[in-house]
Amino acid sequence: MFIEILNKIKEYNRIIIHRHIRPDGDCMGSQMGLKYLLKNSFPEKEVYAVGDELPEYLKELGEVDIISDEYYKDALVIVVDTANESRICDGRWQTGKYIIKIDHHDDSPEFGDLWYVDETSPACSSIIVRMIKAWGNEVKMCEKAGYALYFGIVTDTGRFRYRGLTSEVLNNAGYLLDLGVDVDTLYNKLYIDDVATLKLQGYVLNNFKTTPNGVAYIYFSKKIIEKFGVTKDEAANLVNSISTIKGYPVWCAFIEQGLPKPENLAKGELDPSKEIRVRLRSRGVTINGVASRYRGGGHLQACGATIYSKKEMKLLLEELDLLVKQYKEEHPDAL
Ligand SMILES: [Mn+2]
Repeated sequence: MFIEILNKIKEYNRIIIHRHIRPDGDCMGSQMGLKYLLKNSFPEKEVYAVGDELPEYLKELGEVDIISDEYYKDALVIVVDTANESRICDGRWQTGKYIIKIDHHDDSPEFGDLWYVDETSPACSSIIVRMIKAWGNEVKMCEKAGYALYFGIVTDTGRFRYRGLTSEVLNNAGYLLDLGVDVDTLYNKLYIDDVATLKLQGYVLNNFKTTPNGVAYIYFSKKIIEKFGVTKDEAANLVNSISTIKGYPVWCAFIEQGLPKPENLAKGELDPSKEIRVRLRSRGVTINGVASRYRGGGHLQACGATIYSKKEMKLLLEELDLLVKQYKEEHPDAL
């Protein structure tokens, strides 16, 4: 399979790499890692990484390329770290001449002309490294690509902590280290907090709520987000502030999006001004089924959803609470 992918890369002069919307470290690491690798290996080829605006912490990995629609006509498109077509950033991917998908999500449907999905890999960036190793001397790896891929592995495995970590992932990280990746710089940049976020973390620790059987959650109203002067993403990222509470194996954050109310809303259409994003996390409990019932999905124990009322929030929490109850009955030793 990897050789087939390489042959396609060799065949095309223009390669456009896509990632998912609302970018994270792993999709950016995969995208930029692949871009730098291909640029370094095939200097005569045009390689672009497209997508929308990046959050501050991802900007050091590279810039988003602005390209015209024309470019797609004879291009190879590679989509990384994205399960569903609807989550691919920039809809022009479909207009590429040949489309390859590389992903690690559960229930990742087939799309494009060629796909490689390994849902057991905890990071797409680690799959990219697996592929680079398989390509051997056919490509020329560089430190810049290594940095991006290491960034992806570190963020999607929670610094090598989450389930799904294997010796292969650690070996892949080791391979990147040998390229001279400066881990000190990477960790310093990645895990530095600003005052506003830390103050909001204090708010989370003082104000999270719980359900009877073991779901901890925090609600970020638009007002609170504004009061603390953080972005919605920064607030959402604080979900893991409540990840280590004994007896609460499921935790989540609700983030009011504060979007403007549209002028004409068709009957039965969802009102974006009511939108509340949900980040769900767990230890052991499979929760992505619940997420998919509320317009979302993702990994078994890390996923997202979107709801439109406090009533939906109540229902979602009840479903999660029931899952925890069942989980604790089956796992009396659960923490
Ligand atoms: Mn990922």
